[in-house]
Amino acid sequence: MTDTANLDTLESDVLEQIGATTDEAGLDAVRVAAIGKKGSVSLLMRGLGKMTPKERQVMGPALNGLKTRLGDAITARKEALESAALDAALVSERVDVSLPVRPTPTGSLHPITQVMEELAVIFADMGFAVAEGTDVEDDFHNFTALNFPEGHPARDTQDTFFMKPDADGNRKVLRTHTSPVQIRTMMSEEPPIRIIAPGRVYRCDWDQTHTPMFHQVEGLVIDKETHMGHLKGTLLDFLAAFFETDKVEARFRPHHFPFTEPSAEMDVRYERVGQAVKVGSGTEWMEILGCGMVHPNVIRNCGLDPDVYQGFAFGMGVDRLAMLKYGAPDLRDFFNSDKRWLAHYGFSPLLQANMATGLS
Ligand code: 2U9
Repeated sequence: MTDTANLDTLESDVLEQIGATTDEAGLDAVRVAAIGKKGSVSLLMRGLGKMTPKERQVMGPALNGLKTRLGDAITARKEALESAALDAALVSERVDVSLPVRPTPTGSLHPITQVMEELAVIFADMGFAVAEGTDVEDDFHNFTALNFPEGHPARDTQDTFFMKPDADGNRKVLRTHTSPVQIRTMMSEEPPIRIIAPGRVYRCDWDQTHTPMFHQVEGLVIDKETHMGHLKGTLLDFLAAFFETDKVEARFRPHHFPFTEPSAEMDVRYERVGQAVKVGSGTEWMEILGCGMVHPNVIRNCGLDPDVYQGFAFGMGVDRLAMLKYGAPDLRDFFNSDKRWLAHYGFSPLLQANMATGLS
């Protein structure tokens, strides 16, 4: 073809085809057929070599111009199709902002975590700091420093989990109480000491109210001239805050622990109302915690003079407190990781944050 008139016809045909396309695939087919490698315009360009120089002088620029104009028209059509597709999508895919949001699954705090936090907040208000330690302890910090005599039943493998002996034959233990934390604090810090030690503890036990791992919060105060009145006042204030009542009534029953003298267990007055437990009224007594004045041997074992420093200590099972306050009947359910149980007995982390910061 050496006639530019035919090129005009070809141009208007292709432009018409471009204008008639309704999607990108159709437009691309027109592009390939016109200016693709084997397209009609490209084939004509290949013929330039066989033309006379005069013909080439006319047809060369004409074909180049045609190719450029068709390319531009294809680009313009592509943009128009894309913008039309976007407009259509904006109309058909409109977001209804008035629709209620789909609920997203949220986690909840385990009742033990909740009670641990409650205890930390209550004792922080009374000036207690939180101290922590490791789950694996040595015999000295778990037993000896706490005035456990050799041959005490707690030192037996029936009650305590022992680790494999080390090179010297010493066997570490999974701590049976958080008391080693207080021992380490007494050995490293100057009194006055006022701490609580929350954490996991381990004993060989397994039934409806005992699991081989459970949680304790223990407390320790060491100062000059500390006496039973301080112990009683602190624990009564704690009970009132924990059970959220001013009416709480407690009694102390004499007991024995190797690490305190005198020692006592503290009971609260309560009654059952259906499944729940109401503290402060009724005729029944329920054991809540153990306590006592720190034994002079323990104070001495930590390098302090018992004639100068005295103290009181207490310990409570967090899991039992959680069962009591929030009414879960079987302790073993606490550790089954059943999401339905957690959804029922768990606590909102947002409410928790409010409680811990005092904001509401
Ligand atoms: C030091 C000195 C004394 C911690 C205490 C108790 C009483 C107690 C039990 C409650 C239920 C453990 O979880 S439980 O089985 N604990 O009765 N604990 S006084 O006394 C200490 C601790 C550390 C240096």
